[in-house]
Amino acid sequence: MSHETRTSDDLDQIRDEAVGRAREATSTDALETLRVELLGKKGRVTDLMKTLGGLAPEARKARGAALNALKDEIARAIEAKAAALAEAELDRRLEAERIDVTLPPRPLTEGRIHPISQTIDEMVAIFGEMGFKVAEGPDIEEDFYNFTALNIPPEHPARQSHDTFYLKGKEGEKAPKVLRTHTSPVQVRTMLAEKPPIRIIVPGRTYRSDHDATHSPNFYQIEGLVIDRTTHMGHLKGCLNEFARAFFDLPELPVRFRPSYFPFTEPSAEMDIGCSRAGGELKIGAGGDWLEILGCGMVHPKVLANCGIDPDEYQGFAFGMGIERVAMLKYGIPDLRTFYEADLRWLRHYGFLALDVPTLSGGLSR
Ligand code: 2NL
Repeated sequence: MSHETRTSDDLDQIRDEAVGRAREATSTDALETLRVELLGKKGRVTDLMKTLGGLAPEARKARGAALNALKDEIARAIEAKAAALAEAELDRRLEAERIDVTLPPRPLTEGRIHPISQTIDEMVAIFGEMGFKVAEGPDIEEDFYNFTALNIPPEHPARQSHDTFYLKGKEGEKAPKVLRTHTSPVQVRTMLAEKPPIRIIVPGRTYRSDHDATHSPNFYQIEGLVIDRTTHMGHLKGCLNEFARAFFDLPELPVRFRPSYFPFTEPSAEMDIGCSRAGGELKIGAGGDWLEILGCGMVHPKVLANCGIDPDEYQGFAFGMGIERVAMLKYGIPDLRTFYEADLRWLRHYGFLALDVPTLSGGLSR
């Protein structure tokens, strides 16, 4: 047996073994082990390459070519198997993660917008169109913002703990904090923080210690405030007239203003809308009866002064309205208490779809 032949036989054996093992491999890890074992820095083929230096030039040339061919063949076998394994893995995943795109979609449970949220959104849309911005503030208020700044005297019944929720103060605190009894403190804060002209509406949750069929300890209000140099009672009437007609979607809705009293406005008024009560059924916009929907007035000069606005330079109007009451009127909800019961059947009945966004052009009472 010649030297050449013996050497080739050697390499044939390595090749047969390596190619065989590559074909049998069941994982890329096994292929990598095989590659390192043969072609790695200390691999068998690499070791054989290192012996080339000791050969005569002719023998080295033949042996080198044979070793290179062996190296290439093993590398190709490993690559081919790696590609086959990757394809098999992809097939397996395609099969396992198969999606039936012909399945009908699962039914979505649609949420509903609570009538209070809907009513606030509608009011924001109406007053927004008139140039009002929405302002917000804390539910837990200081006595000054909720009462004192608003010209509500210390002996006023609204200040009694019978009507107002007071929070237990910390040691050394001057006046205990209150759960705001109206959203007016937000207007007070706005006047103190900003220069006129001011045109804001303030929707939000308010609290009173009151619980019966027509009163809830927490309820919702929206108040509005307009301050400028020449703002007058005509602006108040025009603005609230426009609001009532847009909100109830009745362009001819009769409206009247009756004198009233609030400590924070002078003069003060209450606004009524026309209705009929014929046959015990309330119908808005018809008949000779009247229904009160809000209180309003020109901001009291003392309140302006308390809020850092010079009453000789500026004047303005304000109004306040209970949200639940007008929501009940507009949407025919008979019982106040149901607003807070979180009864899903009630919400499905009286609630609104999220995509039914209130707009003036689309009509507010769809
Ligand atoms: C009602 C009556 C009203 C106001 C609220 C107000 C706020 C400031 C100054 C002056 Cl900061 N007035 N708010 C004025 C008149 C009436 O609410 O019946 N609310 C449910």
